This record gives sequence, structure tokens and C-alpha cells, in this order.
Amino acid sequence: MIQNRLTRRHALALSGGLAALGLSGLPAQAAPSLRSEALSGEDWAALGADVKAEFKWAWDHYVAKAWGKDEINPVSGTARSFFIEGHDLGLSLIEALDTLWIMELDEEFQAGLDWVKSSLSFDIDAYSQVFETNIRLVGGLVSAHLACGDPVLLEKAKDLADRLMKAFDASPHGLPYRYVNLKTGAVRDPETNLAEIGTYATEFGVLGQLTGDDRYYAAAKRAMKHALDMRSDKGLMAANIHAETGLFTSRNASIDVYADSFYEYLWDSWELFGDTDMKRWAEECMGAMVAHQGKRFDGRLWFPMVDYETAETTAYSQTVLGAYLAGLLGQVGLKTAGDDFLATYTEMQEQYVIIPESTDVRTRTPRGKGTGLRPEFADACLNLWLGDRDERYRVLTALHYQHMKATSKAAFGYTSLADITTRPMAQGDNCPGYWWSEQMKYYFIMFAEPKRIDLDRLQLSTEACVLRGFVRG
Ligand code: DMJ
Repeated sequence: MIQNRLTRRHALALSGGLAALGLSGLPAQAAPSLRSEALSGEDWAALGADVKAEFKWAWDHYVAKAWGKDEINPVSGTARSFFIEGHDLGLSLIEALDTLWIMELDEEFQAGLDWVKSSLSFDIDAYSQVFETNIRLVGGLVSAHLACGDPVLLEKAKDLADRLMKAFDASPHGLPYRYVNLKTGAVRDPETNLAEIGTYATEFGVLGQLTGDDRYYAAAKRAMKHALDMRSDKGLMAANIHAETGLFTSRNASIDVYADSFYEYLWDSWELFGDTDMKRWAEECMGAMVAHQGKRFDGRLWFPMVDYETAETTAYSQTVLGAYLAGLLGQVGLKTAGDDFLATYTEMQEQYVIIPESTDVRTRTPRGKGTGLRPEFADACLNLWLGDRDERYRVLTALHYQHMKATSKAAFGYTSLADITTRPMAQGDNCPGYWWSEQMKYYFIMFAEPKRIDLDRLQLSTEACVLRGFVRG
């Protein structure tokens, strides 16, 4: 297990030790397991500077190879669309904006802002996924506006949110359809899930504060309340729900797939807006999870899917995305459970270097080989670190960062992995948009403690868009 007290001797490992282990940053090198005891927090500022340099390096490649495109494929140097095939919306650029601003990469931020002003329009006769469009684009635009104050960013965010609101209006229960046509407002795909009906409150709430229009937050909260009102006697919800019937369409309670950010937004809405309903719901839901869904396999705490009425386990898998819950449990005051769950993922990181996308909780073996360059472990470490500033969370995050550098750095940026079981690991060829908004920001905030962020006020969306806590000089 990780040491709480870090010695100077360990500090050597952070720079020299990584090289000795073959983790000096060569693309696609085999990454042997690093023990957290081998690292120390000697020079966090230097590590923060390293994160900034890597971000700038990747940004320069995005500019050269994929400017205005949604995502770069960093092995081949090509690009791909994310929301609408063949019609890009500058996803990576928008997700990068507030990270650029925090890193004081002001010329790069300005170039991105200029692109938004000159080239971004949402008047497109095509369907876009409402949830992803909100967390990535509305969130990114709102956050960039909060960073620099430019009114055009707010106008664009409002224009887009108004188009997404059509997906809520079309449902008799206020549960957004999964897809909306950005131009016509037509909707499709009523079979949806908790994450896709319940991840709007923070972006919409801040947008409402900035525009003086409380319709956004009211719509977001109404959808969440609909599902919360159907909790079982055990206090659990099923993860799948129908926007037209308003009924659950599965019996599986989940903390990760189909559900994760719903739970984050309960607590975040309390933190951001002081909404006491949301606080109560968050505490009730987290309490029910710990009581009925937390299960031990070979001594390790996991939260597999369970039947929402009987709490019997229905699937023996857990994704890497579930790591967020360790941080959220800490935030709501269930820190022992949060640390316990983080220890499970810490062990997975030590064993596999890159935490598998999905794990069989009975055997702790990967269920599949590829991973999506995931940020959730660092997300949890940041939230726990913000709670008590315990150095061990930074050490675990440093490991996460160094492992990513050792395995996922490609010719033109950072990439997903095709196979984590081979040595060297086989790289994929895609940098997801969230890389620009999530893990690089988590690393930088924890290591550099940047002057443009007030750590005591910091509030991040599920996509790590900064919704509170900027310090503007
Ligand atoms: C991100 O898009 C968000 O964090 C979302 O809530 C779920 N996870 C992905 C990254 O893995």
C-alpha cells in the first residue's frame, strides 16, 4: 500500500527511477508495474511544468494536423468527427480551452477563441447526442467564458443549450431523448439512461445564472427528480429508462455504465447552487450504494451492478469509469468507503499499469484488451486530494501520469490503447476529446497548483470543465 509519509530517497525515483525502469517517455514502451512507494512528491512544480509541456506539444500537433476537427488520431496524424459524421465542431479545441487558460498558454487560448468566433455554428440539420453535446460543448463554452469573460462564448453556449432543450420539451416527463436535430429540433432514441437524462444540472445551472433564465436548471432537475422518485425500497434506481413511458427499462442499478455522472451532478448541484434537495438526494443515493451495492470480492471493495429492488448482483464486472465514485464518496462524507474503493483501483493500476477498461471483479482480470485513455482514476485522486490535501493522492496521480506518458504517447499526441496485455502495449489511434479537458487538467492542477485556480472554490463538471474557481488577474 501507498505510504503516507514520503521520503527524499523516494524522490529520486520520480525522475531517474522512471528512466531506469524504461519509462522515460519513449512511445509505446513496455511499462512495468511501478509501486507507489517508488515515487515521491519532491518537485511537484517540475512535474506540473512537464504536464504543461506535454499539453503544448500535443496542442501544436492538433493545430498542425486537425485544426477545427473533433479529434486527432495521433498515430496516423489524421482526424475524425465525433458528433456528426463529416461535420466537425472543434470538439478537442473547445475541450482544451479552459485547460489552456489555466496553463497560461494565452496565445493558444486566443487562437481557439478566434476559431470559435469565426467558424463555429450549430445551425446544422443533423442529429447530435444530447448528453455528449452538453458535457463537452456547452460545458466547454461556458467554462471558457468564465475564464476570459468573452460574451461570444456565452452566446454560443446559450444557442446550443436552447437547441438541446428541445429534447427535454418533447418528452411528457421531461426526460430528454438521446438525440436531437440541432436545426429542426426533431428528436429520436427515447430509450435512454440515467447519465443521459441526468447530466445537465451544472452546465445548465451556471448558464441560467449567467443569462438570468432559470428554465435550464429547472429542466435538468425535473428529469433527475423523475428518476429519483422511482427509487426502490433499497434506495436504488435502475440505470435504463424510457423518455416516453417514463419507466425503467432494466433492473440493473449501476454506478458506472449508464449512470455515473447522474450521481456526480446531485452533489455538484449542492456545491454550486446550494440546492438542498440535491444534497439530500446525493447523500441518500450514496448511502444506498454503500449499503446495498458495495460488495467484497477477495477482500476488495467493488460496486458491481445489482438488481435495484433486491440488491442481488446481476453482473460481475466494473469499468475504469467507476473510479470516479471513490472521489465522490469522499466528497459526500463517506471517505472511508472512498479510500477503500480507490485502493481497489490502485491495486489494478499497480498490477496492470493501465487500469483495464473493464474488470471481472471476481478474478481481477481484464475483460477485453483496449482502453480509452481514461481520466477517472486521476479524477478521484483530485477530489480526494482537494478534501484533505493528503500527499498520497498526488503520488498516485503522478504514477497515472507517468504510466500514460510511457504507454500512450504517439507521434502526434496521446492515444487510446488497443491492447494493454502485450509488452509493449499496442496503441490505438485516437485521442478522445476529454483528454484535453480532463486528465491533463487534473494533473496540472494537482502538481502545479496554478495561480489561475482557487483550489478552495474549485468546481468541475463531469467533463472537468471549470464551473467555479477561476482566478482572473
Ligand atoms: C467523460 O466524457 C466524462 O467524464 C463522462 O462523464 C464519462 N467519462 C468520460 C471519460 O471517460
